[in-house]
Amino acid sequence: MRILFVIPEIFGKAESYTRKDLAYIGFPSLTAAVIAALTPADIALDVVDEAISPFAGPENIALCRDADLVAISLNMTYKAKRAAELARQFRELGKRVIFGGVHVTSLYDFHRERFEKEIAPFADAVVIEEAELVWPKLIEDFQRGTLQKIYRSGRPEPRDIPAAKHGVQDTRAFLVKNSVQATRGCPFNCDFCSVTSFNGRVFRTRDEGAVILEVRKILESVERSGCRGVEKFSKSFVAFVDDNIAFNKNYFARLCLELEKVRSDFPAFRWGGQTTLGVIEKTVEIGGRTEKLADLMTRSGCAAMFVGIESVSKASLESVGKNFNQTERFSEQIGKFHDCGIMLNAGMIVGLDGDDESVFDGIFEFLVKNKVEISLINIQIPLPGTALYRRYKKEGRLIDDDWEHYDGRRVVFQPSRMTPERLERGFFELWESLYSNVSIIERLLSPAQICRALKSPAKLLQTCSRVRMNARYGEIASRIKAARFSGR
Ligand code: B12
Ligand code: SF4
Repeated sequence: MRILFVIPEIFGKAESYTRKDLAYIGFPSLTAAVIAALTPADIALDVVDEAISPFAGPENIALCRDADLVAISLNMTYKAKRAAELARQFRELGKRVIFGGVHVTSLYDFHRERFEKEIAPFADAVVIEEAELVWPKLIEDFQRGTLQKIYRSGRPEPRDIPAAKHGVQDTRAFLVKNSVQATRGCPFNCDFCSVTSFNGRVFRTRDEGAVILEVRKILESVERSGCRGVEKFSKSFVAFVDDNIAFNKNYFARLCLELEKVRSDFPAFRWGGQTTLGVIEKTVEIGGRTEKLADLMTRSGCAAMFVGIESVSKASLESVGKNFNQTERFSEQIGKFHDCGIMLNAGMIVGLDGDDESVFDGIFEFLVKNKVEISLINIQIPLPGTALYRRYKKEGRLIDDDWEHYDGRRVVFQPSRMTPERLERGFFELWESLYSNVSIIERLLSPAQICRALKSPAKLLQTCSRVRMNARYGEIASRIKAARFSGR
């Protein structure tokens, strides 16, 4: 038996990212590699991630011809239409189609009428929640001809989450080539975030030993490939896809200590993850000593962190239940990350209920003043399944129900303190000015930063690559802004 696992993506629209943009901005999704690890060894699983290779290509069509079953991952809401379109085409070819992922689960659990209209007609079976506990049973049912319509898996215990089968997907196109997951869930439940409703409030941690083994295997394969220099550094970078990797500080400290050992065996190893700013100030009792998480992160090879800062306004943070972010401590916390040599990618949101037109200048000044290296700025998205969506629906503030527009670059709700047009224009102007040459120089090339960069070839290379990355983000912002506003 052969299964084709497809991750849809949207391209070809003036306002969307191009394949090159995504490869630059993103890192590979781990979904296919985890599903592959859950698939019995005698079953072949081919993967097509449209972020790398569009389905229209001849090899992919051939893969589809050979498949007995097609599985489509629908994690991101904005891909819903593309996923349905692909499913329709597969079914026309006589294939049976399975859906799974965050968006599918959100619709099934919270917006059943849309599930019935948008998913059910295209799916022979649907996996609700995480797949670990039901995927082998689904395959067995398919082989016996007893496929059911809905498989609800519940949340697996950490021991049931397998090591991902790296290598099922060709990730060479991505700037960051390796993803690993150590934990699932987040207890914070911020109003706009779908993690808590999908992965749960209980923070589940995989055995550190198993996670480390997975990382070591990736690095051993880099060693075997014989690559060197910049290529070796690039291939030895691991992105943790965890939504809040440091939530349990004791677990995180143990993980860092193990990663430090990995680094001493593989000096090119570096890693990045996603966390909250406050982590950098925490300490932990471990091995009879008090350790700063900042030191553990530095020693373990942490090179970059995505931090959900979201807003510099207390009122706005409060409006989405994220007041554990302490605005008055932001500058100091960012400075501490920088002192550890950790580059920040700040997640910022515009259009929160406390935001008026001053939000754009406020965020710009904050990011420049604190020399934040990269920022992923988004317009707030009321994602299905979240408290934010339910509140806006109740208040009659959802103005666009086309899921394709729920990508963070469009306004799909009525903002509270400005017009949708003002919000969208302000967002694009902020995005573009943040990546203008002046801003890049101010954030990355101050005299002190240049002096530091000149101290070693590695630091110089790092600075050059950050500047290149910013310039690329600038091109993306300008292109999409021009596309959005042409003809207006
Ligand atoms: C990797 C990733 C990306 C990569 C994607 C690369 C790619 N090729 O697809 C990049 C960085 C590009 C990206 C971008 C964005 N992302 Co993203 N991303 C992730 C991330 C961090 C990891 C995904 C992953 O590997 N998870 C680990 C695997 C094991 O878990 P899983 O995918 O949930 O899979 C399990 C189940 O869902 C289920 N399952 C999933 N699919 C299927 C399919 C079948 C058939 C079956 C049976 C089961 C099944 O089984 C798996 C095992 O249990 C997730 C967060 C997360 N922790 O999941 C966000 C996440 C998917 N992203 C999200 C969002 C919102 C975005 C952006 C829109 C953010 C933005 N505003 O810019 C952008 C979109 C970019 C664009 N084109 O416009 C949201 C989606 C929520 C939603 N409802 O839309 C998530 C969930 C994060 C969050 N909670 O906010 N992202
Ligand atoms: S935004 Fe971050 S901190 Fe808040 S619930 Fe989501 S993952 Fe947790």
